[in-house]
Amino acid sequence: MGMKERIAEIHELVSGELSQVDGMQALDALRVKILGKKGELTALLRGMGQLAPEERPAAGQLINEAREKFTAMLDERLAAIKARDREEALRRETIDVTQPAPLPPLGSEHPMNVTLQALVDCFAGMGFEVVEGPEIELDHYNFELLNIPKNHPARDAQDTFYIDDNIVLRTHTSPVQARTMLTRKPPIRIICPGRVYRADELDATHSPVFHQLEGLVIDKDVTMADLRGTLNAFAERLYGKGITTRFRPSFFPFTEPSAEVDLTCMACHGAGCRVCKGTGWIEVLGCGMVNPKVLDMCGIDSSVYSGFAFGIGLERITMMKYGIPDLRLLYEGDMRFLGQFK
Ligand code: 2NM
Repeated sequence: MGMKERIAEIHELVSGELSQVDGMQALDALRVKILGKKGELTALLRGMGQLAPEERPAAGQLINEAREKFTAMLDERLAAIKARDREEALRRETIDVTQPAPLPPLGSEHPMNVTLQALVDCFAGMGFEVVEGPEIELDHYNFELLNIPKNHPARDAQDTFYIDDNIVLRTHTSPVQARTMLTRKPPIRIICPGRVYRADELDATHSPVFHQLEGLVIDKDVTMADLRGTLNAFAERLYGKGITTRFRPSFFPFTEPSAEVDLTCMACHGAGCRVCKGTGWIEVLGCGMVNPKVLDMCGIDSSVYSGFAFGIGLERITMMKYGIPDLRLLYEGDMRFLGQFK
């Protein structure tokens, strides 16, 4: 077979295979098969040794022309494949900038805040105003003005975090109420929610930091009936019709008389169940008529004015409401716990 025929054959081969080639890899393989060290055209070049010397220049020229031709054919196909791949990539990687971004995960209100907000709404509806004060408090406001003198058992170093002889972490929010009595004139109708501190070991029902909401009403002719009516309204508004209060005599230095208050058990509506240990009642708060000594120490004339006060622990009623078995769950910020209050 002559050189021309052989080159024509290889041309046929290149054309035929080029039409099948569908990507860069296949194209590279074809380039090697034709133009590579062991390629078809390279073999032709090697075979030139068998030609007569006078035939060699013409044959060499034919082979070089063929090499240029095939290179051009391969390059043309390469450009087409590259262009097609780029088109495809552009189409695939297109970003629709008008698409809305994925929403960040939605949080939920902490159960303690749900309780706090419900209480604030309830008392705000009865005309109470929210007042806050410092968590680091003078002994004078936390104890003295509330009729808890030095050496009173309630001040035991066991219970109180002392910063120094005169400064404590407040053990209740009553000092906020003492401060309010000192700086305002009656009528006073306030609630004081906030963090309070006691030197307790952390366990399922105790924490060295917890939350209280205390209320105070001072005016002329405020009586125990006003206290009872206010707390009954609170019980019904928060827990529903048929929930009422039971007052049991108690003692606090800052109130006289004092009472501990039970609410009808919300689980059994008073019938008696596991939640209320069969009594039908659940202890929820302490209260009383503000001790005249406290009124006078706080600059309010106890011969003209009287008042009532109450204090509610927020953790306990939150745990009751949701059936939370361990206080610590309220402080740990575990998303698996918090996600259940959405
Ligand atoms: C309670 C129980 C009874 C109370 C008293 C006062 C103040 F400042 F007016 F004297 N604030 N809060 C009080 C009374 C708090 O918590 C169980």
